Amino acid sequence: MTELEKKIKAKIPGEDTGIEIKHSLCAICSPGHHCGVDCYVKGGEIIRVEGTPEHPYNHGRLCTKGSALRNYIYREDRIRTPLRRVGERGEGRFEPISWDEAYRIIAEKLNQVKETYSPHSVAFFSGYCKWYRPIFHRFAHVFGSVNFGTDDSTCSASKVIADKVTAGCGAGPDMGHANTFLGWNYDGYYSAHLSVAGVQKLRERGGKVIIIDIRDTPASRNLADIFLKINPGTDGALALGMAKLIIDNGWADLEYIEKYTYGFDQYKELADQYPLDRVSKITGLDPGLIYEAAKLYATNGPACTNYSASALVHHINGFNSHRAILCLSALTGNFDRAGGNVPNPPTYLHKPAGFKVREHAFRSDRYPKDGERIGARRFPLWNAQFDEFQAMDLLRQLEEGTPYPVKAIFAMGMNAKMFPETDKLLAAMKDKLDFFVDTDMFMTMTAKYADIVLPACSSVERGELKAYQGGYLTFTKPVIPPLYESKSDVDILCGLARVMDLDDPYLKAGYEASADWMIDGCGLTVADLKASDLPVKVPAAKWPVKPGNCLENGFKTATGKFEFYSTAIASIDPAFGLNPLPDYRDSLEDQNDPETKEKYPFYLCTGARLAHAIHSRAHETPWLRSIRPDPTCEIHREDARRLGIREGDRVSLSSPYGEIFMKAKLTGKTKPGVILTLHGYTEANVNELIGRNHVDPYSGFPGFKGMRCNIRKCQEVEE
Ligand SMILES: Nc1nc2c(c(=O)[nH]1)N[C@H]1C(S)=C(S)[C@@H](COP(=O)(O)OP(=O)(O)OC[C@H]3O[C@@H](n4cnc5c(=O)[nH]c(N)nc54)[C@H](O)[C@@H]3O)O[C@H]1N2
Ligand SMILES: Nc1nc2c(c(=O)[nH]1)N[C@H]1C(S)=C(S)[C@@H](COP(=O)(O)OP(=O)(O)OC[C@H]3O[C@@H](n4cnc5c(=O)[nH]c(N)nc54)[C@H](O)[C@@H]3O)O[C@H]1N2
Ligand SMILES: [Mo]
Repeated sequence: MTELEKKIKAKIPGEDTGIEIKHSLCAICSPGHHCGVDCYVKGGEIIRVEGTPEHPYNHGRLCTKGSALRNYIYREDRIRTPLRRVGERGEGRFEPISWDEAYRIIAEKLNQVKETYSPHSVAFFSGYCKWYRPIFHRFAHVFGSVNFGTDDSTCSASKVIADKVTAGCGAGPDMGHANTFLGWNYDGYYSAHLSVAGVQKLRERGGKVIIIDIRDTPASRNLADIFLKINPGTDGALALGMAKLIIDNGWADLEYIEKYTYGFDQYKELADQYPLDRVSKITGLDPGLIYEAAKLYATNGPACTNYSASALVHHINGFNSHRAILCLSALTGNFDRAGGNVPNPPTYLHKPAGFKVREHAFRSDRYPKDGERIGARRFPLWNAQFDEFQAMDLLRQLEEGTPYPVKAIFAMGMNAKMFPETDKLLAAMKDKLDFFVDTDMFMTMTAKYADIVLPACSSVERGELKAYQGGYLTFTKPVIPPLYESKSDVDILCGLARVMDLDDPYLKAGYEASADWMIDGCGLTVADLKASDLPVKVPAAKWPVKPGNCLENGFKTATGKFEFYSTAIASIDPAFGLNPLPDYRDSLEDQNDPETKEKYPFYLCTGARLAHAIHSRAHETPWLRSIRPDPTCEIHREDARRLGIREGDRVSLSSPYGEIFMKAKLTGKTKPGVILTLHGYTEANVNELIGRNHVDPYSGFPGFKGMRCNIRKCQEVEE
């Protein structure tokens, strides 16, 4: 081998090797965690991916998923051209068509539904991807439909609304100034790996850490001074019990309560119903340990809390459990104080970066004059507080056609496996829709139901606007051109806006012009951003965000205070039975009849994160799949022994709604009686087991992490 060949084999960049490093970002996971990547490109192909050392967010670090980025981009199942369905819906038989033809058909069909029914009969839906949302959201409204919905119907929005109706806004942990970190549902090693460094630093300074989880995790093992291994779904009771201890022992910050809060007396009355022995029974926790945790949190301040985007609110009692936990921070005077939780309004696409852009105005200033969103009647609090339809009512509305029929869905990255009773949703889409478009990178099970499928490109094949904490903004440049005939989602939308001649100069002018409008006022233009390969510090940014704004200027609630008793919830029709106080209910309340209890004795928790998996998108990525080749469910060793289940045995997992088959993985990390499994597998989709009406009435969120199930070993030739 020559020296040059050796260098090429080692993928060393340089003029002689023809290998060039180009910067981009990895968008496999949440928008809050898009790491900067160095793509090593040779001859138009990405041959290696590393974290960008000088990137202000990840500083060169990359997780398992990001390390598989190249494998993800070059997946075999990438959609290559626009497609028109030629088989039955769901069958997956398509013929390639041109972009012009695809746009023409989409324009014609969407306009047909609009004229025959109403613009609201066209629902616009986005799966987990966020980057194109301002454009997509505006597109829906300019088209005339109020129905723009996303995976927010199951992710973080419940927490966002709970924060809003309690404190007027959300608030992040000010780890740098805290003495105690309350890691409620905190499993950073798996779900937000770059956040772990902050907790480690706090410990190095002598700070204390409490972790509350239903299973042993890297966080409970490596970080916790106190670990509360709680019964799933009982967090609300624990929070109220802690509140009672804090009040009874004189640890509450009475001055703060007096000055800045509303409804303390009612809250105290509620907390009084949760004495230690009762709470210990509900949560399965040692009373002494609960006492220690409450004392440490309340007396070793300032103390900050981690609020999870999903784990807690994926219970039918989750909305109020989150509020009960949030109330602890006001009770102890930690809300909006240094070292506590500091309001950090998102700058762009959920990411707080210390400056303002006009994202919200761009999304919503063309909101149609009239029209009732999907889910508006069933989830009035959601409807009053969030600017999307609640997609957990889509199945019902498709089936029943009330208050009006939904006849077309224009989707980007729609994954029906995200929804409870997936099979029913797909059947309803098959039977009831006149027209369905899906845009995705990959040929998914859901895309197979579409009449037109459009190929989207990945983050490294497009340019995108992105804000980062620390006051940064970037507009990435494509590292390689879009593969095959794929396009970026925003180019698809803006192209379609032109073909449909939508009445909107921004959409017609394209993504960069729209982005320029959104960032106007922050001191930089898209052209400025594109001149740099890395995120640029925004002149207008104020970072870190300073505490005290709510305390000085009032909370953004009706009373101007932190509301233990939520006036926004009180204003909802009492017929819905929503409690303005953060009360606790059993998370299996709707499944506790003796027959269901006997038939389905296990507690099913689905989708607790794992480092190498994310929803449906990692399971089909070969490098990531190789880490966990078979869909598995975790069962406690004692339960397994009792049921004669061994490691690797094929098991049936069932609920009143369905049955799936997986391999058993024996564990000692959970409590007996709990079954853990991931969601998103096509061949073992656990959302077939979750009932569509098993939802939190406040938010509409499904009880993904709290559902009854049964497990048994399969006989040889079953299925
Ligand atoms: N049982 C259970 N269900 C859950 C959860 C759980 O914990 N348990 N979690 C819920 C939560 S929190 C969330 S966020 C949702 C996740 O919601 P999903 O929408 O199910 O997430 P994904 O499967 O990651 O992504 C959806 C689709 O986007 C496609 N995609 C990827 N990149 C692009 C792109 O650039 N453009 C386009 N057009 N498409 C792209 C992917 O190929 C995939 O088909 O699932 C929810 N469902
Ligand atoms: N690797 C990876 N990272 C991800 C994702 C992913 O799929 N994979 N998804 C992203 C998305 S969309 C989201 S919404 C966030 C979610 O991020 P988080 O909200 O942090 O969600 P999880 O990691 O599922 O949950 C955190 C912990 O809560 C525990 N838990 C489950 N049920 C209960 C309960 O009833 N009580 C208590 N106290 N603990 C419980 C779980 O065991 C887990 O260890 O993560 C994001 N990051
Ligand atoms: Mo999520």
